Amino acid sequence: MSSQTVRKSPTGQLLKTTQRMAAALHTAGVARGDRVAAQVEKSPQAIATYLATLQVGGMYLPLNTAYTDTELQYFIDDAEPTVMIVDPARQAQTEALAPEVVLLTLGRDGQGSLLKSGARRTAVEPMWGSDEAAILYTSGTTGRSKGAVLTHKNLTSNCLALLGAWEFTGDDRLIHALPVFHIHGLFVAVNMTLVAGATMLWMDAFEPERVIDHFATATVLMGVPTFFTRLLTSPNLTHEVASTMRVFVSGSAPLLAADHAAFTQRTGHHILERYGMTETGMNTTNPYRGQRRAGSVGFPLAGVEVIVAEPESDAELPAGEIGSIEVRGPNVFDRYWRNPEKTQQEIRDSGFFITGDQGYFDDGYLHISGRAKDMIISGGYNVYPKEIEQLLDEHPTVKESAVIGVAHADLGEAVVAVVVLNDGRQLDPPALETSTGDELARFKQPRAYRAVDELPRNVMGKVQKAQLRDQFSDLFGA
Ligand code: MCA
Ligand code: AMP
Repeated sequence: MSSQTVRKSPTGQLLKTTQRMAAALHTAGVARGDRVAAQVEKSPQAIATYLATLQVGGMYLPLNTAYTDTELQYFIDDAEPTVMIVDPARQAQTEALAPEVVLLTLGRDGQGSLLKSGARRTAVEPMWGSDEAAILYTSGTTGRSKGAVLTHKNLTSNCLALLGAWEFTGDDRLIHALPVFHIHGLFVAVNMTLVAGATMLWMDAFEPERVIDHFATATVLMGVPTFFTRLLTSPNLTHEVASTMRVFVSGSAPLLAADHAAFTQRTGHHILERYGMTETGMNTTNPYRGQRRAGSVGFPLAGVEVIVAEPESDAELPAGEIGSIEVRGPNVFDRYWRNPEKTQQEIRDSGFFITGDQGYFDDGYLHISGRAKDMIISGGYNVYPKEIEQLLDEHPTVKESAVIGVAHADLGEAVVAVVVLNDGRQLDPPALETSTGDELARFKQPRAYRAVDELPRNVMGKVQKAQLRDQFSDLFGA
């Protein structure tokens, strides 16, 4: 899947490509506030689909290339895009899913209908900070995905705060090996590079040895913890190869303190860990200058307020006490798409957004100690157990199920399904896999299945997932 090319993206060419796409989107009828959904392979042209959408005043909706048709159908029905951009190979099947939507195609090398016409549109739709720029879906704890509506102010304020915090400039050369359908690869990595006028060393996928080869000409790597875990397995990761790098940034999932220490020992660099969310972009970061503490996600970014509060109210707790992490600032999203109830539940009247993460402050540094939301982070991708449990529970052999995240050396957490079988039934993992295969993206599918006689429950009848996580903690020997 990964190509061997590393490209520097010349701005003039990117601008022309964006203007050609903007012409195609305009012709397709995209107007202010319309959604443009893109499920395209990683390529420099994929970045132009985002920029062209903003140019014509649309809302960009990037979609994971791993999503199945069932998953896509939900996003199409919920977001009602005016235009959908897909790989030419997926044209026919997407047409069947979205007959009302104008379908345009874009392949990895720029082929397809989106760039077919040479016409360019130079007009830029004027937008205010409060205008909508994007919708990114975050799977919901009830199994139903919610679209977080992000404004232009959300994107610009976060980008500027990060440029300052990490002293990122036009001289930087970023190794870009992340997918471009999430905040991390798109709004952190790409926005920062474009706004600073920096350079990207573009990789279609993460390959540890090629990333190490690029250290010689790069200055920054941004990655999820799995990147660092995998880099550490290479004998080629040394002080010498990393000596010209400026900073290594990790986020999207907790970085193991042991990996932080091992990376320092192997390269002399202290990984800079930061904390973000789809609804907020980046919230906190360890300092660029100053002590980067392993196990901590650092200080609030400029302009961002972060408190640790009592879950029942937004009463702030003293340092050291664990509570609900809440965030207020120009980075906090506008609302959940067509879901005012959820918006009201998660954004307090005071403007603080309840992240669903739990943590505490120590010496001004924020530590994330757990999650109130039932969510697994596997290799930096979020997986919501409810979505998988609902499918497993429909299987004739299964009475009920609980899906948990179990420590995994490579992925951080791996998805495990614990099932109670119907009387007289045997555990049959391949059959369960087949039944969920058409519905769930591969990264959400359980890496292991275990049968138990009954699920542990508290007096309220709630399944005690912590107990199951303990019971299966050494399933992957991590
Ligand atoms: C791929 N597979 C996975 C994952 N990725 N399974 C579980 N968890 C995963 N994360 C499966 C594939 O379906 C395939 O299954 C097999 O593993 C190998 O696939 P391959 O494509 O070779 O995977 P890989 O290249 O090894 O990918 C691992 C990866 C990738 C590099 C860690 O998952 C990745 O790029 N993750 C980053 C995600 C990210 O950007 N997160 C940011 C979102 P099979 O062989 O069975 O078919 S969070 C965010 O934006 C917030 C705001 C933030 O704070 O940043
Ligand atoms: P997303 O749905 O992709 O926005 O995922 C955001 C979630 O990822 C946060 O709410 C955290 O639970 C988690 N996360 C992001 N960065 C970190 C980090 N550095 N350490 C621990 N958890 C993190």
